[in-house]
Amino acid sequence: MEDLKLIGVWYSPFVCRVKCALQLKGVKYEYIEDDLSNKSDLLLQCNPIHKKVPVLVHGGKPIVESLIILEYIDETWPDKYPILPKDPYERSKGRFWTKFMEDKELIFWSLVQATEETKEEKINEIMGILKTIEEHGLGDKKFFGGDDIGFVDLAFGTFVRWFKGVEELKVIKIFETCTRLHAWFERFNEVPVVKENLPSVDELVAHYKPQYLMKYG
Ligand SMILES: N[C@@H](CCC(=O)N[C@@H](CS)C(=O)NCC(=O)O)C(=O)O
Repeated sequence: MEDLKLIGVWYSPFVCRVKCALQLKGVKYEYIEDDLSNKSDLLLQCNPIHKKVPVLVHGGKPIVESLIILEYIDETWPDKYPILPKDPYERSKGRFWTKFMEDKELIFWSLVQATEETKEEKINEIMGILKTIEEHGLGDKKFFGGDDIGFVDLAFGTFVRWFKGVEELKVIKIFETCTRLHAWFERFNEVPVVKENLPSVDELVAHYKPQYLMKYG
């Protein structure tokens, strides 16, 4: 086995992206579950700047930031399952959409704090972003990457699984109304690697609900 370790927590979408990518490549690694309320020395040494998971440690060298880790994995094991498209133009489009999603991420999570008065405005804003991704990013493709899942699917699919948890907590349904994205998400959920590496919405809600209730009642 390669000297490859992944430091993570099971309930992180960012960590799950990396788990999926490693499995798609068929690369064996040691998984180390950290405790974010009492971070390990290993995590602090490997990611002294952000102190966040995931960290991939390859031959003793740490790589941080989930999307950068996905690119590293793709470049290090290029002969197996391609995660980013081979074509530079297609690759640039993949990078554009993941950046677009990262830039909008906080708008989605801010729904957690929305009150009855601010909720509708937030929902409309999120709907607008989803429609943009649906129309210009996914279009009529099966997956963002084409016929199989790739970079954007891993980034957005993990994100949506967690957002479904937010929808449960707020007792709303936004995502379902975007029919093409919804159908894509159903397909994404059926991919074996996704089934094996992502926690269910129920598990996520059970994990986050106590913190949510404590903060927002
Ligand atoms: N942009 C980072 C985000 C990583 C991140 O936010 N990880 C969270 C867990 S979901 C974390 O480690 N939080 C610890 C902290 O904020 O102290 C990535 O893509 O890897």
